[in-house]
Amino acid sequence: MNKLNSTQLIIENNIALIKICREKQLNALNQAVLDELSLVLNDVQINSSVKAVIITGQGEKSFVAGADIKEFQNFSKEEGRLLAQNGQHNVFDKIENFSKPVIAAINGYALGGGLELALSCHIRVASENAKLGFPECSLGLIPGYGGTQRLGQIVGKGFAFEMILTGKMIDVNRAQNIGLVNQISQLESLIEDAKKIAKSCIKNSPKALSAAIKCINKSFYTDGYELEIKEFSELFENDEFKEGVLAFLEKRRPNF
Ligand code: DAK
Repeated sequence: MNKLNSTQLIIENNIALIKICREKQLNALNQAVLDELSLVLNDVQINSSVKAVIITGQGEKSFVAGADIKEFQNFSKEEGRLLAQNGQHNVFDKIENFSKPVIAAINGYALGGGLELALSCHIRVASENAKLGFPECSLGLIPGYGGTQRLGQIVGKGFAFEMILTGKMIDVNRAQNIGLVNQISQLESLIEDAKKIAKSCIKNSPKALSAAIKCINKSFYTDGYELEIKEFSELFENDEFKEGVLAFLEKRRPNF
């Protein structure tokens, strides 16, 4: 595999730890991170010594604070559509359909695209300082990497409406109460706790794990993902999107 710049991969005791490494930008997902994640996932998928995967963010503040707002502000409708489609296919769907268990170790903010990344994992463990939310509507957008579909599948329609329509962040206790995270850990023991869950999974038959993942996913497949890509890309040509992003960059409230 090529040299990694924005991610890190450590394989130990049959567990692959993938870390997103843009700590100064709170690990915001830019194209380079998404491209590397896709390559690392391919590598880990065919590596027979790997039996489970953990995804986390660098540092103590953030898992992933969303897609990189500075990068996506100038995308056109067509770029938005293509990026949503490619991103869903190359990273988010790939994780959801991975044949080995994938655990998100949420070490702080999981916002927007970051929460979508966590939602595409099979199991979520979050540190006590974690904050989770979908601020997209405040930017004139909707979640574009499957969040409108997966959130409701995990927490139910009522909480999904609340989180996406208000855009408010929630803390880990609320996240656990609504089923958004499976377990809360102290920040210092987050990765160890994620590894314990991984170990519990990988003592089981790899073929059975792969079949279980396939079957559970099958029961939740909808064609809403295509609708999300369409609606998401249309919002890119909207004045409200331009105002939402400008307001973020100017550190003020948007005026819709
Ligand atoms: N993008 C780019 N830079 C970000 C960022 C982001 N999402 N989040 C944080 N940063 C940067 C900040 O700009 C700041 O950079 P400097 O000013 O130091 O250069 C640095 O990280 C530290 O952040 P703060 O100074 O803001 O730190 P605070 O502790 O004060 O606040 C915060 C932490 C997480 C509350 C705040 O940073 C924040 O609100 N961040 C933005 C959260 C957000 O709105 N995320 C985006 C959600 S929308 C797409 C598909 C999907 C999406 C987009 C496109 N396509 C298919 C094209 C998804 C969209 C989203 O995720």
